[in-house]
Amino acid sequence: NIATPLIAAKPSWNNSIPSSVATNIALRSAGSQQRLFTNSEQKETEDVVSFYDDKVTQYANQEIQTVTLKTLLGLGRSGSPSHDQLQQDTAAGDLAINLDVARYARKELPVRLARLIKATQKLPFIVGTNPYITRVYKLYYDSFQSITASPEEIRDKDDLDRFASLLKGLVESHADVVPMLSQGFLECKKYMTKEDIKQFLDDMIRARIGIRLIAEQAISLREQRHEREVSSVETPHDIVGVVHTALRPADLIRTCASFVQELCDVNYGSRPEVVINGQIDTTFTYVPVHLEYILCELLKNSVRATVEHSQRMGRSALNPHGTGPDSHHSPTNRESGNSVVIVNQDDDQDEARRPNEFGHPPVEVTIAQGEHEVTIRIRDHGGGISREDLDAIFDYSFTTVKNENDSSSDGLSENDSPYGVDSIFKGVSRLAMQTGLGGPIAGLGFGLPLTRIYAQYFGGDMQLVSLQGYGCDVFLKLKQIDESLDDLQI
Ligand code: ADP
Ligand code: K
Ligand code: MG
Repeated sequence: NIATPLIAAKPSWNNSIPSSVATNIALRSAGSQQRLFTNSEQKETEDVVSFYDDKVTQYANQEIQTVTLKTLLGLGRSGSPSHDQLQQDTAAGDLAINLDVARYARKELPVRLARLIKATQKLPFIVGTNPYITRVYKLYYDSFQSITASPEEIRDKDDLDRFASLLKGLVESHADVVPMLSQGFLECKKYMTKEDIKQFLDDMIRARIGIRLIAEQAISLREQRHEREVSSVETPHDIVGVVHTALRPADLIRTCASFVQELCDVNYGSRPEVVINGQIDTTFTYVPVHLEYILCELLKNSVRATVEHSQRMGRSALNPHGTGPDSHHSPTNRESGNSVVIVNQDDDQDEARRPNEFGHPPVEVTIAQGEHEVTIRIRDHGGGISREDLDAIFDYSFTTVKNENDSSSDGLSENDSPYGVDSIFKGVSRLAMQTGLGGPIAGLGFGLPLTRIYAQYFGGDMQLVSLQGYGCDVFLKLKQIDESLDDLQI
């Protein structure tokens, strides 16, 4: 009875209702059949709706205008008569680039958002009534409306400020889209094939990465320009919007490792060490937020596997004060208390591989700088992955975190909400891990599929090799993106 539509029986689930109304219907349709609107409200609703829906259709029918990374970096401004002058005058150059990117964003983002809205409308009706999916739909709908309602012309700094702050609000409001989608499709897995879900999410997430890159580039170019104008301090020129031309993976790995170790502590009461070695002085051109996301997800997987494997093997000393098996051992190259260690090539590598005071072997992150690519290998001794699971780990929502109260196949069950109150009582269950302090360490099941999409986005790749019973190696290959600025279409 959940499927009984409250709106006209159209093939697509909410072709002609505004998002806020759709949310209401979808949220309430699960258990109740009551009428939600009076006739006059209904009429008003329909008018508003068809206006916006026509607009969405009109935008969605336009072609996507891809942009090269070079253009987004403002390096493609040749041919303009003032080009030379721009080169000399940094302030004018900054402004011109910022204007270019913002104008492109103002024109292009509604088209891309409209296409996402249309794609979501084409999902089976019952999937569209899922509260998570409805929320995502509403976010895209509202974003589409606020951008198309903003002034079309972007002429000066004031316009840029206004537009950048609009975009900033939108980007922030979209922060939880992927967990929401993941949860939504998990609850709908009996209404769509695995392949269809994967295809939809892959497309959606790829589109989303493009949208975010364009929006964030417009925002951060504006911020960097603004900073240069108001402060006499020179901001580094190796950061152009969201791209860093001298990114040091070792530094980023260290930051991510500390963050993930803290999460690990919160969830398990202990943490493995993270050892960074290989060509630690490597620098390259990349989008730091992408790499940060990838590294955090992969490190979360590795520390979780390590700690749980230790527990299974009975070698974990759950004692934060270090009375575990190796507590008396004080390695020469490590400062005590420091749990992210950078190891130089001439340091003792074996020394760095010893288990820490909790009995956990370290997670080892190795950096290699090739001619055209940077490879990062993340190696853990967390027991690897069983043969049955190996085929599924790249599926969205697949996780080995146990949900003690798994009723997800029932569709719209309130108990499924990762934000539900009852999760507090479940100990280290799937839900507790999701709601745990500092964000989820695992349990949503989209770390691996998403990480691979990010890695492949600029022509890189990611592979996981499981040595069952022993551990995993993940190979992350990232292209030097500055070699293909002209080819990379966003
Ligand atoms: P999640 O971490 O939320 O479970 P992921 O997509 O990141 O989702 O991973 C899916 C599953 O793959 C995990 O639940 C785990 O069983 C397995 N996995 C991933 N990385 C590792 C690893 N390094 N060692 C062992 N198992 C892993
Ligand atoms: K997964
Ligand atoms: Mg994960």
